[in-house]
Amino acid sequence: MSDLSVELCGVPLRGPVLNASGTFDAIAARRAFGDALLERFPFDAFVTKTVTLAPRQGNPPPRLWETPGGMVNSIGLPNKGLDGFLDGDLPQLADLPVPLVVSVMGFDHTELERLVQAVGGRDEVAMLELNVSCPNVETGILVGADPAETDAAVRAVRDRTTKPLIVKLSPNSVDPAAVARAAEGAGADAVSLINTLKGMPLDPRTRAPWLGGRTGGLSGPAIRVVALEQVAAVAGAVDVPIVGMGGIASGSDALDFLAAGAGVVAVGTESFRDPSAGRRIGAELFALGGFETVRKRQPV
Ligand code: RRO
Repeated sequence: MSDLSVELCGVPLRGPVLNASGTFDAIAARRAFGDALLERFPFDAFVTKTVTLAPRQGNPPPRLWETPGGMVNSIGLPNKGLDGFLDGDLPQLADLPVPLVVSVMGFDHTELERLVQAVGGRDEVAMLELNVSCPNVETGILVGADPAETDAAVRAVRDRTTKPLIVKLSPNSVDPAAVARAAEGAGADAVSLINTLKGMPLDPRTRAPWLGGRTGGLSGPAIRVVALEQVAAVAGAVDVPIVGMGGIASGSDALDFLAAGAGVVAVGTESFRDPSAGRRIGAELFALGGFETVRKRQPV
């Protein structure tokens, strides 16, 4: 039987379907589904919610808004902080049957260096993802909007770990391909895109911003064609592999991203509707049979 196995940055994966960071809580899912989750784990690698150096509460509610074909989140990076992650979450995530990718974000280079060094030093961690593209940070600083800032951030951490570094790009930038080139030039081993598109839903009763954080990030099928265009633009600009995402809800959607130049794909918003979506999408991709052709054209 042929299979969908791939390598991402030298790490063997049993298939090409990851989760988008922050869209699947594997620890809560293990509590809900028990060992059945491990036996039928929906993804071929697991990407954590972004970890920051200090613990964070996240943004005030409301944090979500539904749009036609999409969802806007203003979660605001709630997490236990580096120490809470290493002591509390990492031992549980190490039980997952797939390679672990830890997403990190620092508010300055010193924070990023500490995060990358500490997380990258753990044997349970296969790769790191640098999130330079969260739309919901109160400082408003978006490193991933700017090639020079991205270059500096990746250079600051590159020597702190020997593990592969994936840089998560922002769609809220004038030229994502230029940012991808900067990430590659500074030593990124892969890029992932897209994060969410900045948006601002209004409360229909008051016409004031609905979200507690005022603005948020749009995800879901509504952004798929934006993501495909950006993946294709980035694929034309860099040689490192691309983790493509943005509204993938079927095997056919996933195949579109591979055809646009992604080496592997990630499922995000669809997992809120169907927690086993990653597995279904992998099976649909396999049944479509186009994966081999696309893979030969765009090797990871
Ligand atoms: O936590 C969030 O609000 C969040 C993050 Br870190 C991100 O990278 N993208 C997003 O849509 N929301």
